[in-house]
Amino acid sequence: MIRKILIANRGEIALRIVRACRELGIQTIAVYSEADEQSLHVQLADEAICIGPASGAESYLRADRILSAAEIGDVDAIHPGYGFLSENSEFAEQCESCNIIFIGPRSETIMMMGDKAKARETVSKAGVPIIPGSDGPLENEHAATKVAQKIGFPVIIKAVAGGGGRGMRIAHNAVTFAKEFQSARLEALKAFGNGELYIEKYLESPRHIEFQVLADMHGNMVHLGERDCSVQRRHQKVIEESPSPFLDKNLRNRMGKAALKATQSADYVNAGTIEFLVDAKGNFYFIEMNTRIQVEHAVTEEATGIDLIKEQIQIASGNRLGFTQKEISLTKHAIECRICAENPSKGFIPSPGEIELYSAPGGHGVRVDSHAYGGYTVSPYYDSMISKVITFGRTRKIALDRMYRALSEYLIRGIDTNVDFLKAVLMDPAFRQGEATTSYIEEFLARMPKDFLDKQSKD
Ligand code: MV4
Repeated sequence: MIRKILIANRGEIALRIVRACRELGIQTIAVYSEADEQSLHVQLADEAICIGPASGAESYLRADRILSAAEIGDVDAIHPGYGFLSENSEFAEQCESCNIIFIGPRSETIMMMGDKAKARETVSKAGVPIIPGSDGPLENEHAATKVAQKIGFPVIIKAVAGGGGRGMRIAHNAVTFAKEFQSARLEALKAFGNGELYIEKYLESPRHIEFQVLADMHGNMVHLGERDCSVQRRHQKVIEESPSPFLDKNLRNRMGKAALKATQSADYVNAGTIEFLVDAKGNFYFIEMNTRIQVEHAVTEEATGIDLIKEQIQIASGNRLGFTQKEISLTKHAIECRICAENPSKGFIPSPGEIELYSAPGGHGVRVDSHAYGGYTVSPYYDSMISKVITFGRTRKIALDRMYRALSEYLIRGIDTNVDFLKAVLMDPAFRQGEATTSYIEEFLARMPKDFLDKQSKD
């Protein structure tokens, strides 16, 4: 039985977890940094404990301080949210050894899926398609060049400890490959303390489509359909939607089955996401599994009607899934836009500071998950996302028109935001026709007039 949960996170996801706990009758403890004293998650949780100065490294990333707060608060479980300690297998293990339930998969699963080469090997053995590439990490650039020549250029060089796009290099021929390989190794060593690399054939402009899965401790598992996350800029997702405008029923079924095979191959428990790249012909390939709840989980919640945070808590409590695959469908179309404190006309640089006025959209078919309010100060220490708006309806057109309407209702003064940029994307025929691939934003910016972004930042 879980009576009390410590939320090891901040911002909108901490608030989201407080809300789920309230509805389940579970007590909450927030932890916060000195910069977050005035945050909504601190004000709305039952209790709150300060765990250090503003910098993440001295607060939300300090497993020791969070575990001390958990001891003091006498909690049964810790929900890590996303980012910070959510995919840290050592932290999950420490929770387990303190007899505190880590709301997520087992620490061994986090470790296995965190090794992106091992994850590839594991799901591939279970019959899930992967992109042609190296079997495991590559010793040196000589061995790597041989593999690259065998699979054929272009190839993409990825860090075994990476994921999410960090430190990736594309090589178009054997000459540039050796150089790229060496610099990727140094970068991976610096960023992750692990210089191991693997390579894959590089797919040009794929779609990025991920499947949400849930698995309980009793061997039951379901997928909750896909999210199309192709609209991204520098590995940051900007717009996500479900269902994907690219998938038909048949492809959804086949990818859903593959997602469940991948889940099964890891003996997975709790919520997870299987990421696929999909080419123009509809060939799909596993790239990695995320072992956490994700920012864009709300899209799946509104498309299916299932509360994923509650499900995570039920699973961690040892309960069985309350539904079977047959009972799940994408009955609505849902879209999410991430509102960020940033300036599109200055290369999307962060725009922290005090929000002087904040009024968020509402009305039929609109959900806003946000920790922002008028008078709240956006800290430069954390990521710049201040609000997520999710619109949903019976059809994609309804959800898109509703999103444009919702974006138009935001009143935010005191900081710069990407709201007008998002509105321009929502009006773009290519996006509206469901043609966006992972190259979309770059192509969109390239074909807009030079002064387009300057106009965007004017009120
Ligand atoms: C790829 C790829 C093309 N081919 N892998 C980026 C996020 C991470 N989860 C996987 N990513 C990619 N992996 C193969 N074999 C394209 C991406 C990718 C990307 C790569 C470089 C620059 C921008 C990108 C944007 C989206 C996806």
